[in-house]
Amino acid sequence: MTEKKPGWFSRLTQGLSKTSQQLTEQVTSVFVANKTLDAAAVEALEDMLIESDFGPHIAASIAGKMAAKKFASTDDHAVKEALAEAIAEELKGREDSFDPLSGPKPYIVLFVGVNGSGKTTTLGKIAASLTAKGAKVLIVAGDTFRAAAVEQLKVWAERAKADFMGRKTGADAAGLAYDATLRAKEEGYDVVLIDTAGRLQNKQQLMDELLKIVRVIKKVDADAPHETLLVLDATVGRNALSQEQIFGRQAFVSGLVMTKLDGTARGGILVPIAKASDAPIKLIGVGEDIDDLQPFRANAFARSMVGLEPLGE
Ligand SMILES: Nc1nc2c(ncn2[C@@H]2O[C@H](COP(=O)(O)OP(=O)(O)O)[C@@H](O)[C@H]2O)c(=O)[nH]1
Ligand SMILES: [Mg+2]
Repeated sequence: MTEKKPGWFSRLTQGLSKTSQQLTEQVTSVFVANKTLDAAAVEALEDMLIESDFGPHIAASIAGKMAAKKFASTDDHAVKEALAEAIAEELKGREDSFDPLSGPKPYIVLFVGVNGSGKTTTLGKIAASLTAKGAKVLIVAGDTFRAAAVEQLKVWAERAKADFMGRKTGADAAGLAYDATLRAKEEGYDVVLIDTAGRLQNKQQLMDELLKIVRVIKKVDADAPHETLLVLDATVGRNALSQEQIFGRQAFVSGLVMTKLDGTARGGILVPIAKASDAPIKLIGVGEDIDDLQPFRANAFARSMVGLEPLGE
């Protein structure tokens, strides 16, 4: 028996179900209890947005927009439509696509972020989707501090049928990144995916190392890395916001990936991060499977968050 594979939107909806359940149950109760949006209802709406980690400013902004609207009755659907619209408006201009195959070759992508945020998994998912399109992909184990990290990445490389480059534990990550970039150029790779270490005990040391990796890659190709993706874990809530500030202050982050949106009822955290960051959101992770990494689309995300169907896409 073959199971019908759900489309990307249903995967998104499934991934965001913890957040959307909490959000819509509460929305419904607020609006059923209040025939018109009185001050108490607006306040309740604001509280529930804060509970989903939208943050006080955005919660107030969205609640204010909802308060200005008139709903004919306690029409759930209209309320959800309005809420999705208000959320999407907050995300306007904060989405961008990740498309390494339409860029220069080899297209060098660097993955940064704290340990456990989902860098290696995201890299593996991307590698698999690229090789499935016929691309020649080189995976580079730049997290040289932990043997387990190298092994984990090797497994992903095998799964994705991508080539793998690593060194022994403790080797210089920048040297490896340099050699990998050279090799990719010589051997005609389409894409190079470079994993990095993410321990934050010594913030400065970590940032210095990342900057060194960027510097040596530039010696081979002045335009590289073509993309530096900062990977953030949605389940750590406001901590992800401070991680964005730490990494984002280093000018080289070009895009954000928000992972584990399926693991939290507080997926609203994506919104303040998207607004605070200089870099756009490019990808979201809604599960551990290869297919659970999706391009970030603000409208689909907002609709999915409140449990609505997609608009014709
Ligand atoms: N549920 C879920 N788990 C994820 C997602 N992305 C990564 N993970 C899990 O998070 C854990 C840490 O991921 P890893 O890639 O090793 O993080 P790294 O230390 O940044 O390289 C692993 O168990 C992953 O399977 C996601 O989108 N959803
Ligand atoms: Mg890792």
